[in-house]
Amino acid sequence: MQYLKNYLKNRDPKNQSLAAISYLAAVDHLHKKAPKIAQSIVEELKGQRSHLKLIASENYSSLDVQLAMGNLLTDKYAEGYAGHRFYAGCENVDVCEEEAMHHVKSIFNCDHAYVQPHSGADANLVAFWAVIVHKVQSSKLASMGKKRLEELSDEEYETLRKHLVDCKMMGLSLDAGGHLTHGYRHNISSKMMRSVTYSIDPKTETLDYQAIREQAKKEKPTILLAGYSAYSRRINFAKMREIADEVGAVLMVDMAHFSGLVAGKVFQGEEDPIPYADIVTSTTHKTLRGPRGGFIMCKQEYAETVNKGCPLVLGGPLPHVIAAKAIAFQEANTGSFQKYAHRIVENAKVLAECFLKEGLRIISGGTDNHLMVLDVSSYKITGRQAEEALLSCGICLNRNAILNDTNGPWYTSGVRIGTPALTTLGMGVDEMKVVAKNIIKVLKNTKPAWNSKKEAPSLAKFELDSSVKEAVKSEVFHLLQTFPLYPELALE
Ligand code: DSN
Repeated sequence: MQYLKNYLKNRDPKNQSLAAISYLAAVDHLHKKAPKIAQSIVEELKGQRSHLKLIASENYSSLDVQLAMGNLLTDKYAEGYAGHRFYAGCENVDVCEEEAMHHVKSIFNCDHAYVQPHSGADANLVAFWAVIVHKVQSSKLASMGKKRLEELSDEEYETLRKHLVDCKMMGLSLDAGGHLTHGYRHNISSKMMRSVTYSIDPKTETLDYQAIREQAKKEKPTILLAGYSAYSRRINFAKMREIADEVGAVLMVDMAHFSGLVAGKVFQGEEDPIPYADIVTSTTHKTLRGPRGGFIMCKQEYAETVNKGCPLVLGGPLPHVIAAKAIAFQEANTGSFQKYAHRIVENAKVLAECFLKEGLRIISGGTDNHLMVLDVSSYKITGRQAEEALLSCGICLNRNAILNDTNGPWYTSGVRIGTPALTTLGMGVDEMKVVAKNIIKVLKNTKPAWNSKKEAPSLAKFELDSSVKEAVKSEVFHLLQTFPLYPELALE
């Protein structure tokens, strides 16, 4: 590999990018020691350049974000939190963590920020326990809750533990668009405490606040959890707050999917969770466009427990990722990010309008955010067949279960589509029309293949005419050429 040498030779020095030089130098250097790894990085870049990324939870982080992760900060243990560490020599990690927290507070105007979680799932675990511990501290077990854990007798500790697992959470069900960590049976969230789920109204396929209120009154959850992974509408957090207050629950919001839309001031007023929720969790890599990771914002009364996320859940912070988070938060704290966030939603709306014009069914009838879920059952194919047929044409999205899905969560009847990544590439309304036209073309022409025994239509295999495939691939190729990923990064 000699990507850097070629880059320096072929590019006018005025058009050379320091980020590209660093990136190519790293790949060339790694290739000498671990060719498979270097090749995988290059192949991933080529792969991401060869399809339209419509996975609603993915994005393209900046090269700056990526470069901030590749350095010796990874070698440092930094248990504790900024200014309060269990290891010596954490001053530089403190600077990174404080910088990241500073940007989070400035963007979201929150009381307290904790930027260590490695993922949204970790952030949720830390948040659940912070809420429960706080509840114990203000309950009849208060005297116990106030003691340091080491001071409790074994019997007291067991009483406390039983009390914790007896708490209840109430979140949106998976098939209505909720997340696995919101009480799904296969996730630890439904095992560490009792969990019940609310759903969407089967007719409107949107949240019915009155129904949630009634269910909450009956269930009396400790945590009322708002947030989603596959719901295409906005949430009114003022209404969720009212419900939480009526039943004495803590309002927790998981804004993993839409934190970029909050940062970008698309969701404001009652659609901004921070003023209403007690505790808010998020990932950093979806609409927010940072490195893979999570963070938490909370009211001051939860801060002490949240700051103990390590060792509660995390073995130790990842200082190199925290550095990259700081870069991403800095990027999100700008006017240009706000414009980007607005364009994500505008693009999603245009895509949805195109689908609706063609008679496709979108769950809830449209979108107000960055994503939508299409019901593909009218084409007599499964979500899996749609996903694979589209991928074979260079369009990458993921299958998604819909409410009461007769095909189950593996094959599904839906596909989820999101616009954050294509918007990062600079695509706009005109390009969305081309994308929609091609998705529709593929869906209309995809047929189930026969299963291996040739007895029944397969739920996974599909048939798609090669002329359709080639025509779509050619339009996809043209779009990707016009809106290249990392144009400054030439692989020659
Ligand atoms: N896996 C993410 C998504 O696709 O929505 C959520 O964690």
